[in-house]
Amino acid sequence: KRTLKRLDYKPLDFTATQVDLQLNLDLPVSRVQSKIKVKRLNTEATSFVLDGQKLNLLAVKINGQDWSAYVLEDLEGVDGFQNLKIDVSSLSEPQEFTLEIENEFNLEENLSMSGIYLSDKVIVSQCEAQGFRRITFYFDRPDCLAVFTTYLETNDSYEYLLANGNLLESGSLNNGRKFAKWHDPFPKPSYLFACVAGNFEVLDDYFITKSGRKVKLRLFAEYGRLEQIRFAMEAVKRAMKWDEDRFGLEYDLDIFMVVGVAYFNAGAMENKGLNIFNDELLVGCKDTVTDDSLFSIDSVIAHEYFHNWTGDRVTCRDWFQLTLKEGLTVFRDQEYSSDTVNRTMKRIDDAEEIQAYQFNEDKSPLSHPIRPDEVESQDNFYTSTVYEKGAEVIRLLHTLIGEEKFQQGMKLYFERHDGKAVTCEDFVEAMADASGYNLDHFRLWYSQSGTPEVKVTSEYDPQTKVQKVTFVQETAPTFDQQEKQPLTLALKTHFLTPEGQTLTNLVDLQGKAIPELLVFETKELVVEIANQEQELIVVTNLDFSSPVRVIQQTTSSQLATVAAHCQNLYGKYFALKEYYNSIFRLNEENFVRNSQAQLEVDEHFATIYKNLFALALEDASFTSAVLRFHNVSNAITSANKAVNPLVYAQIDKAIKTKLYQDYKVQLEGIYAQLPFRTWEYNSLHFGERALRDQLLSLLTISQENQELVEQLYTQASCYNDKHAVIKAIINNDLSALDYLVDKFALEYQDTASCLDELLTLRLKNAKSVAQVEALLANAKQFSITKPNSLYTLIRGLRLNLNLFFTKEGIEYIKELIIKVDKNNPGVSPYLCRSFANYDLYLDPFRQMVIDALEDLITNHTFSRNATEILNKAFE
Ligand code: DPP
Ligand code: ZN
Repeated sequence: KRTLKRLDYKPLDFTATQVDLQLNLDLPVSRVQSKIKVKRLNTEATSFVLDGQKLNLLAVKINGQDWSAYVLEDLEGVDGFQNLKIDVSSLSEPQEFTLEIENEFNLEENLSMSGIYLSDKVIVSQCEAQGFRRITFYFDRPDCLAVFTTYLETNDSYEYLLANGNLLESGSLNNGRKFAKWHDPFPKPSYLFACVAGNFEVLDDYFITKSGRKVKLRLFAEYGRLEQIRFAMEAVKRAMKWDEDRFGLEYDLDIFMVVGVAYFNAGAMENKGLNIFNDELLVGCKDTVTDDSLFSIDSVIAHEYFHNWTGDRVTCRDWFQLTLKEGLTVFRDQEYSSDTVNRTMKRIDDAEEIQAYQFNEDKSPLSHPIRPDEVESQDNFYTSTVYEKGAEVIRLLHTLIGEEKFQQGMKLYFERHDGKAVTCEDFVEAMADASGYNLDHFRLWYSQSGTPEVKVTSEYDPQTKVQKVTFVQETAPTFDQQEKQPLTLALKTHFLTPEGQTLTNLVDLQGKAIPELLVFETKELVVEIANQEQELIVVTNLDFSSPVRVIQQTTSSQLATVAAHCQNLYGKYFALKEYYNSIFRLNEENFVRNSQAQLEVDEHFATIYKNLFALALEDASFTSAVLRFHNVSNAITSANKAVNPLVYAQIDKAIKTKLYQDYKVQLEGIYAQLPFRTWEYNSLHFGERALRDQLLSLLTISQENQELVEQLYTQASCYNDKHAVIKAIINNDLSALDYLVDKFALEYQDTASCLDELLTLRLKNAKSVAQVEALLANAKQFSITKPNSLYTLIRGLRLNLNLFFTKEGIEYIKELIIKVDKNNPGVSPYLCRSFANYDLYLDPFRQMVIDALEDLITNHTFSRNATEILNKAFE
């Protein structure tokens, strides 16, 4: 075990200020010459260590002279980490000197998608968090900021040679080779270094910044995809404009480039001036991807672009501070999407996401604060807690101090820290200083893990006409941390009469107005509402104003009232969801005894769904989102207790079948009225298409209405509708319509993301491992070394509860982890994580997962990344 601790941070003794990198990118082996201006920061120090990984060192020079006072140490383990310790005690002027390193690395054998590697025929880099050490020996940590000049040389089969910054020169050499030289004037850490050599389809455009500078924009994608990167280009321009308008932040180089590649572990990477994307998040238009994917393309383009300031100009001092850039940048991309598409629906989606993933991470052995204290491998910091909960903490801060003060805080943050590598503490301090708000207690959000539970209770006294509402917060001990304290909370709260009227102007016993936003940092908050003729319904944490779980005894009748009348859509949505979850609790026992049991519902079922469908055409986005949470994974993750996943799947199916049977005519009516509009990227159109998709699945659940499916394939004006067709066919087993699935496969045979979506659906419904293997063998886009293929596979298997929880299913996933980890420890932890949530399940399901973990740990060796996840999960 090699535990890294946040508090062990030590500043560098020596740092790099300037790097001249010469990369001869050749296959199988590439050669690197790196000339580093080194500066001594600690006058006592006489040596320093550079990081490497799987490198072949050829020469070390200092101030132009061969240097032999070094030790190259191969650290043990499958990962191939190396330390190069250089002794400069004999140097007469050690305060500043030039260090030259020459080394090679095997480009062709690098299947890790980290460092410089091959994506099909494209040579591409990925350095966050620690990929640069796979290129050359360096101070591979984010607090070493240097100005990079990058010279790339390749054979002349590569049309484009790209790196960070502005292009200085490029051309052909006389020996069938070519070169390009790039210079990035902004000091940056090595994780933001990037280079690309390849042949692409290119889309050019420009953007005029608010100060009038013309910035060249260039998008690069696979040949034949020109039409499919126009959407992303619009997103780039929208994001640039938005960041100027809302945050006053302007782009700073002459050119901004985005490159999409097929083999990429993560979604995308914010390298200075040269963002590199998993092409699934760059390439797509209405004819090739779903609306959801377009929405993701838009927000990820924005996210990476926004990093230019929150990440690149001001970066992290060490990786424990990752949320400094990620939490903040996710918050910024959420705001961008909210401002440009639909604020309420975005809030609902984000709240759903955090409740489904992050809350479970908090409950699992992988729990950690948004700013973790310990880690074995820095690659494992890229979690829902650091990103999504981190963004919620920033949002809470924003809610507390307001937009104006928040923007003043951002300004001060940049004034103080531009060009530096800083900590979360520095950020909060800038916010506190600029706003004048005391954030001392707020800071606990950075160090405390776990999801606070807020219990809401209410007592009404008809004599005094006073309603006493008590909010008690408590965070249960987590795997990583026993002691918990109350946190700063802001709960947006509405009070509704039993008839559903939202009351404003409520006062307490002193006659003081009760604010909509209840802010407290104590364990308990008591609100006493005076002068009430009847007891009010409390609806709290509206808009997910704090990342907490609300525990409240709400009756079905109250949920029905909120669902029908709450003026806040978020409140409505979660009342409906709570009601849906309550149906599972009501039916669990019956279905355990008899999987064909008759579904029981209470008397509010009819009203709730009748009202919902009555408004369907008025707010299609909302209705489709409500129908979307009707799925078993959602029911399992929001049950807040261990469940039998297979029983849950049966109940989910029974609920949908009942909805269909009871509301058949109404649903068919809505479906028929949904218009086919000329495609546009806006919330109204999204909502209508999403509703059509949801309804089609519901209308065909009992094998009826198959003609609607055929009709839709013919009428479809975009991919979203076609995807709805294959989804209904495969999920509802409409085998008479299989010919449409074949048609789809043929139509999209050249688009891997479409074939992957088809594969996911098929995997989700596969009956055996043999069938899974046959599906993979026939999927021509599938490759075991391609991250997107692996994500598709694991997504499909995770959704396939009936197969996942069989002996052969679990065995199959185990084998997969072992195989994948050997090549690509960037992807294997993701597979391992599906084993960490066993507490969601009752035995024997829980035990099956634990046994699998035990076998993996005891009988196999893994990369640092995977080992950490598996060990923690098993602890
Ligand atoms: N830094 C990337 C992002 O989240 C992840 N590799 O944007
Ligand atoms: Zn990011």
